[in-house]
Amino acid sequence: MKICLVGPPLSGKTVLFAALTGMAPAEAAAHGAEPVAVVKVPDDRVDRLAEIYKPKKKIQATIEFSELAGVAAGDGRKTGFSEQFLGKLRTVDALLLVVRAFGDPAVPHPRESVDPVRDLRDAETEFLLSDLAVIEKRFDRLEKEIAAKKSDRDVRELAVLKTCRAHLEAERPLRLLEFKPDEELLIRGYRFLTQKPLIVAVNLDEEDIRREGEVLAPFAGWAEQANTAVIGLSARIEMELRELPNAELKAFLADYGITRPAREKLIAATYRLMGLLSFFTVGQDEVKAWTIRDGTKALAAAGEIHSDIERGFIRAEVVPFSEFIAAGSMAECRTRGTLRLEGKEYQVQDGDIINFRFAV
Ligand SMILES: Nc1nc2c(ncn2[C@@H]2O[C@H](COP(=O)(O)OP(=O)(O)OP(=O)(O)O)[C@@H](O)[C@H]2O)c(=O)[nH]1
Ligand SMILES: [Mg+2]
Repeated sequence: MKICLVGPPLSGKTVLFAALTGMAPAEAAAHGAEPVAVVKVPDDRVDRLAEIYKPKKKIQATIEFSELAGVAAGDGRKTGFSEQFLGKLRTVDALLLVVRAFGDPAVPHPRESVDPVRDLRDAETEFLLSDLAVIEKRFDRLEKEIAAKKSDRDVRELAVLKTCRAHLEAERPLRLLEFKPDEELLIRGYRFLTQKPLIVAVNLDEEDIRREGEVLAPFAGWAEQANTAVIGLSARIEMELRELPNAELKAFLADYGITRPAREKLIAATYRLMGLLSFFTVGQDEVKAWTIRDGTKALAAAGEIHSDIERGFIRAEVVPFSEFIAAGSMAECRTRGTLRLEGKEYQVQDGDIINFRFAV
């Protein structure tokens, strides 16, 4: 899964990127305009399973973070994106928009005032206009194609695009629309920016961390939106706590009244917005977390591991993580009857420990 940090200049993207990935800001900057890093998803359950199995390898789920500079929102241009920038942004799965709420006279704001809501609105407008431009371009061609040779698929695509266009023209991002699966298929290829889950990171002043609720109040309209999350954090504090030994971390967080590092909040929000869940495979060789979309059936989950397992699928032996921990061993799960046999159609649940039986 790929998440891209975007936002106006000097909003703290690189500092936050460094805090999220553990890469020093200087190192990140040395990657040029587009640093990329793969981050392990913290999950206590994987740690517990690894303690029990003592495997040779412990493999956590990962998320790829990148940073793209280039959204200079609201400087009067209609769309501020270069084609190259857009092309890259369209390939990611979710957008992490960093807006600046910290003052700091040492870092002059590129615009005259600090106004994170304005910056969010402007960035959103840019995304909206870019999606509209994509639709306009396709619209004319589709209409011509339909006039020349009417195909059912084209007619349906045109209808969905019309809905999208009306929605965008009303200044509503596409992530607020719910598409039917067949509609989703028709427009998936466009990779609309406003259809991607949006996580807004409001980069607060260190002093404002304790009054986060107040500073975030104007964002309520976004926080309530579908497929959208708003998270208050201080990129600078997050950076500092990366460097702390574990023993000091708790006291440091308590000092600022922070319950959880923003990194964890961001990753949890991403999973939630993307509708992702984890299942586990366990053994002496390897304990591994797999990430799938909510609603995935056992057969497709098997395919995530290997196409042979999907092809030769016989059965899935499934036990929920909590039941396994309560029982203490697979043998005890069998005795208790909590280890179930499931077929291809079983819908995998978050925390399932699965052993796939297969033959090829
Ligand atoms: N006070 C304060 N300063 C910050 C914070 N986050 C970033 N800064 C400072 O703001 C400046 C810009 O930070 P960057 O992370 O480079 O911002 P950016 O969004 O990556 O900037 P561009 O890549 O140039 O668009 C740096 O001098 C940071 O030290 C913060 O949370 N608090
Ligand atoms: Mg940067």
